[in-house]
Parts: sequence; C-alpha cells; structure tokens
Amino acid sequence: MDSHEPAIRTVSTTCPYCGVGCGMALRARGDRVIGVEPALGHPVSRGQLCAKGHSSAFAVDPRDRILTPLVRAAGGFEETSWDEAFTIIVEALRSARQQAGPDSVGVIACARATNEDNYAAQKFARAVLGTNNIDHCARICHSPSVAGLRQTLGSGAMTNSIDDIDEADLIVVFGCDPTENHSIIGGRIMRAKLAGAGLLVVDPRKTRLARMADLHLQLRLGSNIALINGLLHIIFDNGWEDAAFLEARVTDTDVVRRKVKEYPPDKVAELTGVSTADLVAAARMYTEAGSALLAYGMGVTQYACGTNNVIALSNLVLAAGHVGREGTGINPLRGQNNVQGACDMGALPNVYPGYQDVSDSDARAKFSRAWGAPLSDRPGLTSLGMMKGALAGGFRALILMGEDPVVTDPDQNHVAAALNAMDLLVVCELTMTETAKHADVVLPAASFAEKDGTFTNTERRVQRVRAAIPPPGRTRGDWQMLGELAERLGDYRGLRWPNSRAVFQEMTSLTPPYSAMSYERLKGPGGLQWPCAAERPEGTPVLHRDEFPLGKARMLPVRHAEPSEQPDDDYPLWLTTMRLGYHYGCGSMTRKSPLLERETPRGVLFINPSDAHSNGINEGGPVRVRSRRGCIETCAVVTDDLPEGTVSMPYHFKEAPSNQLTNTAEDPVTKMPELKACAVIVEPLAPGTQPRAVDELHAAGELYVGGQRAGTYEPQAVVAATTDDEPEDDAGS
Ligand SMILES: Nc1nc2c(c(=O)[nH]1)N[C@H]1C(S)=C(S)[C@@H](COP(=O)(O)OP(=O)(O)OC[C@H]3O[C@@H](n4cnc5c(=O)[nH]c(N)nc54)[C@H](O)[C@@H]3O)O[C@H]1N2
Ligand SMILES: Nc1nc2c(c(=O)[nH]1)N[C@H]1C(S)=C(S)[C@@H](COP(=O)(O)OP(=O)(O)OC[C@H]3O[C@@H](n4cnc5c(=O)[nH]c(N)nc54)[C@H](O)[C@@H]3O)O[C@H]1N2
Ligand code: SF4
Ligand SMILES: [Mo]
Repeated sequence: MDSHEPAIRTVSTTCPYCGVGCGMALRARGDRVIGVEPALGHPVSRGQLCAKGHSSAFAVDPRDRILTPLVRAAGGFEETSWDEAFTIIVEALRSARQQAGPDSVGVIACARATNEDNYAAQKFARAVLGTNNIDHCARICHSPSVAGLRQTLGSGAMTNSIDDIDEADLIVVFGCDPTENHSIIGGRIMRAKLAGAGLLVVDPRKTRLARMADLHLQLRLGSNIALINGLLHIIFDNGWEDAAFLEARVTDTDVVRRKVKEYPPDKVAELTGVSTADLVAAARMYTEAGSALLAYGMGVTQYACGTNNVIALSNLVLAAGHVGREGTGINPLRGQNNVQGACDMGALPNVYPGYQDVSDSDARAKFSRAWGAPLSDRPGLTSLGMMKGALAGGFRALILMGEDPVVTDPDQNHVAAALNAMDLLVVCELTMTETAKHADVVLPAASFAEKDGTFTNTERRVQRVRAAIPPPGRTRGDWQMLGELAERLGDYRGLRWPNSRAVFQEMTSLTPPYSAMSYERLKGPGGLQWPCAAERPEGTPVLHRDEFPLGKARMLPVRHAEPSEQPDDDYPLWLTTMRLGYHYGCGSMTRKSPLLERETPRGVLFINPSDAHSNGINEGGPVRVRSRRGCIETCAVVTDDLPEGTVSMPYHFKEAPSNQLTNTAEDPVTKMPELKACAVIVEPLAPGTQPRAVDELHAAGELYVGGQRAGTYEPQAVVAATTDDEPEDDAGS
C-alpha cells in the first residue's frame, strides 16, 4: 500500500435500504466510502447483508450526486449558492402563505432519512409553516396497518421481533415477498423452514417462499377479505378458535362470528380461486400451531380496501389467539429503512411524535409549549391530497425531502401535472431524480454515510447511523438545511440544534415510547426496541403480552370488495406491481451499482405462458402495456410465477415506470391508492423493436391520457371504495 494513502477507517452504522435494519460497517479512506462490511454479532443480520446492502458504497458515490444547490433557469438548472437558494424559497413560501394561508404549503418527509431529519421536518411544517400538511411514503405503504391495527389492537407496529422467526412452529407469509424485499428476513424464514418450521404462503404469485411452502394459497388478486372471512368461517364452525383467549382478551367477537357466516367455503372458493380443501387445511394448520408468526406486506395494504384487509387479518390472528407471545403475532414488515421511525416521529398529517393526536388539545398544548409556537388544530393533507390540491389550485408550495413521486406514486401523468401546477417545488435529493427535474430549487442532501442519527427498523429497533465521511461538495444534512430555512423564514431558532444528539434528546423528551433512549444507550450493536421508557428501559421485543394498548383487543367485521378497476374487453388483464430483490424504490440509489444493474438491467413485464401465447408474445420480446391512464413499452418475461389473466411489473424503472399505468382509486380511511390491481392491455411490438423509454413516448406525443394528450390532463374522479354497506355493523366506513 502507498504509505501516503490515508488509513482505512471502519465506521459502524445501519443499512440505508430496507426495514430489516441490518448492521454494517462502512470502510472509508479520506473522503470516500470504499467498501461495506457486514456487522458481526448483530441481532438481526448476524453477519450477513444482501446484495443491496453490500452495494451501498455505489449508492452514495459523489460522482453523479447533486453537490450544490440548483435553481431552475431557461433550458434547465443553474448552480447557485445556499444563500441565493434560501432567498428564493423564503420569498415563494411567504407569498404563498400570504395569498392562500398556511395550509397552502407543506412538507413531504423522507423515510430513507434519519429520525432526526424527520423530527425536524414535521416540526418545521407545524411550528414554522403553521400547518399539519406533513406526510411521507408510509401513506402508500403501511398507513392501513397504522390505521387498522390501531383500531383493533391499539398499535400499528410489528408485535414481534425478527428473532422470533426461530421460535415459530408455523410462519405465515401473507402478501409479502421477503426473499426479495426483506432479504435477510427471507433467508431466515428459509432456514427456519429447513429446520422444521411449517410455512404457509398466501400470494397470487408463486414467490420463492411459495415454492418451498407446505401450503400455498394462490388467491385471486384482491380477494384477501373473502379468503380470511372464509378461514374464520371454518374456524368458528369447527370450534377451532382459542375460546379462552377470546374470552379473556378480546371484545366484539360475536359481530364477526355473524359476519363470517356469510362466507361459506364454496362461496369463498369461488371468490378467491382457492379450493375448499386448501381453505380447510390452512385454517387447521394456523389454529393447530402452538406458535404462529404471521408477516404481511403490500399485498394486504395496497388496496382501496387496505385498512379493512388489515382488520380482517387482525380478526384471524385474534380468533386463533396468536398474539402476545414469542414466535406468535401479527407483523407488518415495514418497507423503508426508517419508515417506522418517520411514522414514530409524527411525519404524518394527524399525529405528533409518538402518535399523539393533533386534534387532542392537551397534546397540542404540550407541543406548542415545547416548541414555543402556536400550532394548527386542523389535520393536514396527505401526500396525494397535496397533489390533488395543487391541481385544484389551493395548494401552492411543497418542500419534498427525498422521495421520487413521479416514479413511485400512482398515475405518473397526474403526479407530474400536479408538481408542475405548484408555485414552488423544492426537492432535497442525492441525485437528479425524475421528480427533481420538476423542481424550482434542488437542495443537495447529505446521505446516510455522511451524517449522524438514528433509524428505526421494522421491529421497532432504534439503531445508530454514523458519519463515515464528511458531506461531499456543498451538501448538507436535511435537519441542518431546514434549521437555516426556519430561521430565515420565520426568525425561528427552534431547529438550530448543535448536533444530532441534541435533536434526539429533544425528541425523546416529547415521545413517550422513546423516552428512555439516548445516544449513549444506543451505542452497542442492535440499539433498543421501543417501547423503551422508565418502566422498561431495556426495550420491548414482544408487544401485548398481558394487555393491549386498547385494554382488550377488538374484532371488527369487514366485507369483501372487488378492486375498483376490473378487466374488461378494452383492458382484459389484471396488472399487479411488485419489487425485485436487486433494485430498490425509484432505483436512484441501486441503479448506480454495476452489480445490481447487471442482475436486473431494465423494466420487465412478467406474464403467464398461456397469456403470452394467446397475445402473440415471446420470451424477451418487446411489448406495449396500456391502461386507462398511460402507456409504457418494455420486455416480456414469460413465467408461471403469474397465474393466467394476471401480469406483473416492478416499479423501479424510470424508463418503463409501472406507475404510468396504476390507479389512484383510494382507501377511504387512509387514502392508500390501489397500487396492486388495475386493468391493462398488453400488445406485442414487432420483433426486434427496441422498447421506447417513457420520455420518448412523451416526445412522440403518444401518451394519451384520459382520452387527451399528456399535459392537458384532468385528474380522474376518485373512486371511493365501497367496502361496506352496513355502517352500523361494519368497520372502516
Ligand atoms: N429489493 C427491494 N426491497 C425492498 C423494496 C424495494 O423497492 N426493493 N422496497 C421496500 C419497501 S418501501 C416496502 S413497503 C417493502 C414491501 O415488501 P412487500 O410487501 O414484499 O412488497 P411487494 O413486492 O410490493 O408485494 C408483496 C406481494 O403482494 C402480493 N400480492 C398482490 N396482490 C395480493 C393480494 O390480493 N393478496 C395477497 N395475499 N398478496 C397479494 C404480490 O404478488 C407480492 O408478492 O419492501 C422493501 N424492500
Ligand atoms: N406501483 C407501485 N408503486 C409503489 C409501490 C408499489 O408496490 N407499486 N410501493 C410504494 C411504497 S410501499 C413506497 S414506500 C414508495 C417509495 O417511494 P419513494 O420514497 O419515492 O422511493 P425511494 O426510492 O425510496 O426514494 C427515496 C429517495 O430519497 C433519496 N434519499 C435517500 N436518503 C436521503 C436522505 O438522507 N435525505 C434526502 N433528502 N433524500 C434521501 C434517494 O436518493 C431517493 O431518490 O413507493 C411506492 N410506490
Ligand atoms: S436486507 Fe435490507 S437492511 Fe439488510 S442488507 Fe438487505 S437492504 Fe439492507
Ligand atoms: Mo414502502
């Protein structure tokens, strides 16, 4: 080694991708991250990382990062100073607020950034802008879990720890694909199965775990409630429920017993496509297991009946008495590295940190006192509400911290039109994303490798993030930029903390489940799991052992509802969207890695052999996929992972973005859009044709939207899901 080269440092931190929260160390030399090592002795990852974690150094490489503030100028962007960028933002925010009031502006926070950043983002919206217009990607992810489990159990978080996989007699994987999306958890489930645990998978696709499961219920897209009510019917009919548990710990069981009578096995087999024999086998398997760990994901939440789907699952878990013990519970696998934390921090329009309601006057008084600012009692707009508000004219200015809604929100043409309609769009980003291209001002953000803070993983585990290198160029941490903006905009110094430790201290003093945490106590590998308060300073691996936050848990009756859009003569196939193991979200970080890009180089459409045959589509052949909202071109992969009549696409690829096609029909409770089902038509392109990127389709004027050319887009009416017609009896209305 060249003796003039600076020594290699190794800095312990947490993976910046998914909610598993694997422990890693960054290897840095000088001002560059040069490699990644798995953390040994980490309670979750136990010395392992998936390919994304291992590729983190590529994701933050300063080449092709945004290194200086940018401002829109004729024909593109111009570099500018922080001073000039802040001046433009302050002027535009002031004028929007003067003309249209504080609720005409808002912030979208970032589930990839730290707790400290997210705490600052919601404090900025509330104390500085004077609005509860603060939201983030949990809206289109697990907001139905937060809303649903809050009604039935009193808490929307995972009830168990990842370690409990090793304790479970039976693992139920319901509408999630952990080997791809929570890879280290997926690997642990595979090993638990090989060591003798039972495995039940409920998914319309043959996922990798489905192929090794004892039983795979390959239900029809969007038929979760019918399936679960059917299982409950069988359970109650046979007396397989845990009567003692129901008696001691659950209320309102009778209404559900009555409701599920409407779901006899024959009818459910027809609604779901699952045989009555398999329904009975699954009901028996789940109720007979001594301990049963249920994990679920986007196949449950991303429906217009998402909240009711979660409630249905919760009913099933309660009926079997499968919650509140090691290896036994209901576990929403949270997606982003810090989406649990961004929710805990109150980056949501209806709650302060720690889920304290903005409509509760005591909570409002507490935060108003602590922050030294008057606070609004009006619940804010959701992220998609801000988009709609922009198109309607009432919403004027948005600060968007690290999300790429042009690629990741449903109905891309709708999103782009909304962003263009705003007076001011500020995007804080690492790279020039599709969304940043619409910005008026782009602020260069420091990445996880360049800042201190904490992430909260899917099992409520709060872990340290540590800077391995200084922020490159003129990049800054998110809370630091918001701090200066607060001072310039409102002469407010409440976001001028000296360091991230001070942000964390202020947050824990106001957030009861985090109250016994400190950087000192989070020092070791694995951090601490909330609730972590004076009476339980060591943290809490398993929730609801003796009592639910509601006291007794509640069962709520829910009814089956079909997805809002059905295949018809014009659009004869179902499209569902999903993820691939080697790419992440909008792809802005993973697609910088040559290894990950080699594995999955471009957008794809997965299609069943029989559908491929009847539509004249060959393996690898170019295809065009159209829905009522948009159109993309891509290549086909012919596979029996998909059932007949259903095609699927990942959403990571900006050149073939599946969100051109998806539907904004939403869950009435949480505004979750129906990302998992819409109707499309797939047409083969002439053999040898190169699929065109969506930009080329735009340029060629080929994107017809709602019968009009793109750009003159009228948002479609929101189709409110009619999940129930007996409001006195049913939940979620
Ligand atoms: N590699 C990678 N990992 C990721 C991400 C990524 O982008 N890439 N993103 C992260 C994020 S933000 C999240 S939220 C998680 C999401 O992780 P998952 O929840 O696993 O997400 P998906 O792959 O979108 O969908 C899961 C499954 O739902 C199934 N499904 C569709 N419709 C239904 C239905 O009606 N019923 C049932 N039972 N199943 C259905 C699909 O076939 C699919 O297998 O992953 C995280 N991890
Ligand atoms: N069709 C379809 N669409 C979907 C889904 C689906 O299943 N199907 N899933 C949905 C789900 S569950 C989710 S969670 C969303 C995710 O949607 P997004 O949140 O838009 O996705 P990400 O790719 O994680 O984008 C995060 C961005 O933050 C930036 N970033 C990373 N770290 C930092 C930081 O510290 N500070 C700042 N300022 N920026 C940072 C990254 O560069 C990246 O561009 O996608 C949703 N969209
Ligand atoms: S499983 Fe998730 S947290 Fe672990 S290394 Fe992979 S992306 Fe990172
Ligand atoms: Mo997510």
